[in-house]
Amino acid sequence: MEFQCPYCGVGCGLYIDEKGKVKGNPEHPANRGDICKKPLYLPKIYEKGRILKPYIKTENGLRDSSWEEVYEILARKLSSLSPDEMYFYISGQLMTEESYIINKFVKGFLKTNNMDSNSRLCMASAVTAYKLAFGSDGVPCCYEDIDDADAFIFIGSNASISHPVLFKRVLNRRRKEEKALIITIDPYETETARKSDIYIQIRAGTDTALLNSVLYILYEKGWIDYEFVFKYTEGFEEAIEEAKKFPPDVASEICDIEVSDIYLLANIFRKSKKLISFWCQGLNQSVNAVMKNLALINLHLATGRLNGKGCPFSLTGQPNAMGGREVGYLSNGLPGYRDVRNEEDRKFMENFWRVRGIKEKPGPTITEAIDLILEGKIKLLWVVCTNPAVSLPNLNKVHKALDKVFLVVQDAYWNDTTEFADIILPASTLGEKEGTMTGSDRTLTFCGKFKEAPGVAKPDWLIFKEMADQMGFRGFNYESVEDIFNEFKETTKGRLCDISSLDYKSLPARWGRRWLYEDLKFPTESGKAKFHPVTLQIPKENGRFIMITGRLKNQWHTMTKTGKAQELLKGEVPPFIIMNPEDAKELNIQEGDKVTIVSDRGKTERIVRYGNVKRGHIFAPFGYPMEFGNPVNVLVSDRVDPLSKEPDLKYTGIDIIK
Ligand SMILES: Nc1nc2c(c(=O)[nH]1)N[C@H]1C(S)=C(S)[C@@H](COP(=O)(O)OP(=O)(O)OC[C@H]3O[C@@H](n4cnc5c(=O)[nH]c(N)nc54)[C@H](O)[C@@H]3O)O[C@H]1N2
Ligand SMILES: Nc1nc2c(c(=O)[nH]1)N[C@H]1C(S)=C(S)[C@@H](COP(=O)(O)OP(=O)(O)OC[C@H]3O[C@@H](n4cnc5c(=O)[nH]c(N)nc54)[C@H](O)[C@@H]3O)O[C@H]1N2
Ligand code: SF4
Ligand SMILES: [Mo]
Repeated sequence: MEFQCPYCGVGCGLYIDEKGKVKGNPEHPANRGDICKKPLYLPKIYEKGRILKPYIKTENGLRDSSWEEVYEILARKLSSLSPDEMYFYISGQLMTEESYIINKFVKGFLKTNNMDSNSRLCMASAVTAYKLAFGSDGVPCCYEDIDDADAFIFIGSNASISHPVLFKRVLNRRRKEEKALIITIDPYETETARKSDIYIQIRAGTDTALLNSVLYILYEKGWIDYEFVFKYTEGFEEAIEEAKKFPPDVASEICDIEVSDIYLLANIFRKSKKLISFWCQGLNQSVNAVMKNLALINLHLATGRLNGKGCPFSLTGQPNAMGGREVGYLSNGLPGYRDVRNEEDRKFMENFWRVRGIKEKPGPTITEAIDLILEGKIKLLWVVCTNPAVSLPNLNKVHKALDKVFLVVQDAYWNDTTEFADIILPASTLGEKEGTMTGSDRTLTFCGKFKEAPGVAKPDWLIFKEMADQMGFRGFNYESVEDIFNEFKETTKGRLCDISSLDYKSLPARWGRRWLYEDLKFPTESGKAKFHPVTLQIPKENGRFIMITGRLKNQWHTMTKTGKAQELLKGEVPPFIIMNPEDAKELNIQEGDKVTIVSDRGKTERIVRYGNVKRGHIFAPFGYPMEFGNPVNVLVSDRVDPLSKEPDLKYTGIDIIK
């Protein structure tokens, strides 16, 4: 049976053979048979730690319940609340049909936009920047473009562990083309950096200074592709005005890097035949995130590096964050890349769903919702397929909110969020249900069912279908996932993400052309791509060190799945931080010592490992659940980027106490 890998956004096509072994699907365009380590252990983790039935919290702890009982309680509860008093927090790991049906239930029928997804912590900044620059947030190129490129920038991306199959494809390209260059820009010398030809150790948070400075050089040296700029873009002059504030000597000071490295980057933008710039959370999770994204896109526009000459390529984190965006699962979205703020879009969906009164105002984002819970304004929170008790920032505050609100948790596994739940709903997971997902480069993959779910767990789509029936909502009489797919695909007809001609059973297939903007016409008002003047913002944090948070090689986020395979835990526990040995020496800390790390918001304990992280910074993996002590997110601030509202997860001032 074929399916898409439930881990990263590369979206590898996999299959499970007769002996129950997971393998790469050689026919799938995303991976062509390749696979990394994490999904190999899927069969081992299916039965461990699963939620087998619905539960209800009582004064004496949890008691068993039934689907009938929980549906009835929830229907009553939802009917008794105003649309502003409820909130749904979902996930880029749900299948497209599941996100679609939840979106329909919430925005169409409960008539609230109080809904967000964990993509807010992940892709929101890239989505915002892509839309500002190009008018849509589809990735402009695709994986095939790797195979004839000769320069690859990884900025704020540790793709060697976060997007391994994609990174291998880049390494293969370098093997074939001797002149191909890989450049990594990161404060921590990651596995990706170690495998690169050039590594630039930038100070955290300062990327816009570096990228502006590269633009400055391109301009001063006359290396701009003016034909491209005049024909296909607007806003160039304003962007240059801002870039002029960052001559190389100024930027080198701010970023603590060599002037020659800035020239080197400018030369790569000037000279390479085809340049792909990959980025991920080192640019997205910041108060300066949208600006960082736009600064990189500016460089591609200034040198005409689109289509055959290159691409600014945002790496998607979760397996179906793209599908979620297509169905519009953020608080402002509607299916088919529509927006609640657009009257035509609302009218279309109202007619389509036969409802009235879709709200115009986007709902609060998840971090805003946490505040609204604490203010008593949101009374019910329904969490599907994400583990906010570990993954949201400023956890001491989040935990207070989870305690206070009426919390519904719909998950496949027991996790730290279920600890706070008033009602627990057992979900089946990939392999126990079917549906589709869309990977980073817009390729849809069908995920088949190959085993039964344990206990009375149900697919997420079915839980919401039955909830809708319970509430008497009309328009949820689906008999299969394919019915939902077919309904959703109708909403995409004539839209950029048009999948109306695709057939559920004949996937994988990609939407859009190979190059989304092949004719260099952009879905902006003017039809031109847009430069943006880019500023630098660095938050004020207390403490001797800046803590960067990020990922482990073989673990997936909060470890509910990968944490159940010993083979994947090896070397990744007990929880650690990476320190620069020189910094450690100054504090009289040895490798292996246990230290307390403290910020203005909280503290936790970690074992020290040495590594080449920039002086004055530490790197901390973020996903360890509470059984290992406080997650590092108790230390992290919930301040956000002003445009994308994505939290600043990679810049926390801390002190280290031995
Ligand atoms: N093994 C594994 N793979 C995964 C995941 C997983 O949990 N485990 N999760 C998936 C998901 S959802 C996502 S979003 C992706 C994330 O994939 P990545 O973004 O590649 O992973 P991170 O480790 O969060 O961060 C990447 C790098 O950003 C750097 N960085 C931090 N601050 C800055 C800065 O200011 N500037 C620059 N230039 N760099 C900075 C960090 O040092 C880190 O090396 O991974 C996906 N793949
Ligand atoms: N400090 C810091 N914090 C971060 C980040 C960071 O880099 N630094 N990264 C952020 C990013 S990019 C992301 S994407 C988030 C990820 O954070 P989360 O989304 O909280 O992490 P996961 O562990 O992937 O949680 C997925 C949950 O879904 C459950 N699940 C699995 N399959 C199914 C299913 O089919 N149905 C249902 N209903 N449940 C299922 C799993 O058991 C698990 O509890 O973390 C964010 N938080
Ligand atoms: S690269 Fe990503 S999608 Fe591919 S097998 Fe590994 S985790 Fe899965
Ligand atoms: Mo993510």
